[in-house]
Amino acid sequence: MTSPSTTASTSVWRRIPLWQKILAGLALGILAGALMGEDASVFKPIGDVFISAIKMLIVPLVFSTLVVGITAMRDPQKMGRIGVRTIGLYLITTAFAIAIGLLASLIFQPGVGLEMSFESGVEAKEAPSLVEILVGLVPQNPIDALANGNILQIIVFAIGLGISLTLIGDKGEPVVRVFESFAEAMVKLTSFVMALAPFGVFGLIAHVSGSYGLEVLLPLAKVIGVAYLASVLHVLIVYSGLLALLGKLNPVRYLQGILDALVVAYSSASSSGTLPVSLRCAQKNLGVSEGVAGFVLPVGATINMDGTAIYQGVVAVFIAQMLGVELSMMDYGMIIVTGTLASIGTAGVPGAGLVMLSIVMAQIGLPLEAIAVIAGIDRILDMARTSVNVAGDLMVTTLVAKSEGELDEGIYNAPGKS
Ligand code: DAS
Repeated sequence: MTSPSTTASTSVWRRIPLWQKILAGLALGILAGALMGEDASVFKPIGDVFISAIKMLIVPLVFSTLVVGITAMRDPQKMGRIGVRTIGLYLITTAFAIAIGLLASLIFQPGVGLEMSFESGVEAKEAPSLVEILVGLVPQNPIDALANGNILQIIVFAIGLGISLTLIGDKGEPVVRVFESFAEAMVKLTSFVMALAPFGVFGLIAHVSGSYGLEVLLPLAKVIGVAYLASVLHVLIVYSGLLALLGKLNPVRYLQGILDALVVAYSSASSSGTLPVSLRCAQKNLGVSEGVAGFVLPVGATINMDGTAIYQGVVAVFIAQMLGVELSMMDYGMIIVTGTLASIGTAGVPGAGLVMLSIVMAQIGLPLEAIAVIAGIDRILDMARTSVNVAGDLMVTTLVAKSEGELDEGIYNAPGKS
C-alpha cells in the first residue's frame, strides 16, 4: 500500500514536463563531473543502459512506422513528391551549414597563433562514391539489413513492402493491421524508455564532464566556441527562417517541440540513437503525420547531417590557420563539396564526423596528423553537431508535412510540449 506522501510526490514528478527533467539531469551531470572528475564515470553505466534501450527501438520502430506510413499514403505520386522535397531541403540546409561554418572560422580565426603538437593522425577515409552509395541501398537480404540495423537498406525494403501491400489491396489489409498495432506498441515502448531519459542523460553527461578537465579544454576553447556559435546561428537563422518563410510556422513552437530530442542527441552524440525520440517529438509535439515522420526522419538521421557539415567547415579552416596554410577560393569550394558529401556519408553514431573529416583534409592537402589536435575534444564537438543534425531532420520533417497538408497545426501551436 503506497503512502499518501509517496503518491503525492509521484504525481508531482509526473506533472513536470519531460524536457525539464532531462535538462535537470544534464545540469546535475555537469555538476557531478566537475566535482568528481574521472570518478564521475561511475555513473556511465546508467547512461549506457538508457542508450541501449533507445537503440533497441530503432529498427522495429523505423521499420513498422515506415511500412504503416507508406501504406497510409496510398498514392505513389505523393510519396515521390515527399521524397523530392525531403532530399531537396536536406541539400539546401547542408549547403547553408557548411557556409556558416566556414564564415565563422574566417571571422573569429580560432586557429591563428595556436601552437599545438600532434603525432598520430586518423587514417584517410575514401569518400563513398555516389554509385557505391546507390548500389549499397538495396538489401540483398532484408533480414540481414534488419539484424544489422542498416537503416538505408531498411528504408528501401520498407518502402517496397509498403507499396506492395498497397497494390495487393484487401489481401494486404491483415498484414497492414499487424504493422499498425506493432508500430503503436513501439511508440508506447519509446515513451516508457523516455521515462529513463533524465537518469540516462545524467549518467552520460557526468562521465563526459568528468573526463574533460580545463587543461584539455582551455587551449581549444576558441574552436569549441566557434563551432557552438555557428551551430546555434544555423538553427536560429536558417531553420527558424525556413519555417517562418516557407511554412508560415512559428519557430518558437518548433524549438519547444524538439527539446526532448535535442537533449538526447546532445547527451548521446548519436542521431540514429535519437531517432525514436525524434519520431515521438515529430508526432506528439509538432503534429507531423506518422507517414511523413516515418519516412523523412529515418532518411534524415542517415544522410542529413548539417551539424557535421558545420563542423567540417569550422575545423578545416581552424587547422589551416593553426598550420599557417593560406586557403585558395578553390580550396573553399572543395571544402563545400567534400564537406557536403562527407556529411551525407557520415553515420549517425558517435565520432563518425571525425573520421569523415579526413576526406575534407585530404582534399585540400592538409596533413591528417593535425586531426589529432581535435580528436581529444571531439566528443564535446560531436554533441553539438549531433544536436544540429537532429534539429535539421525535425525542421525538414515539419516543412514537408506542412507542404503535404499532413501537419496538425493544433498540436504544433499548442503551448508547452511533452
Ligand atoms: N555523431 C554523429 C551523429 O550521430 C555526427 C558526427 O559524428 O558528425 O549525427
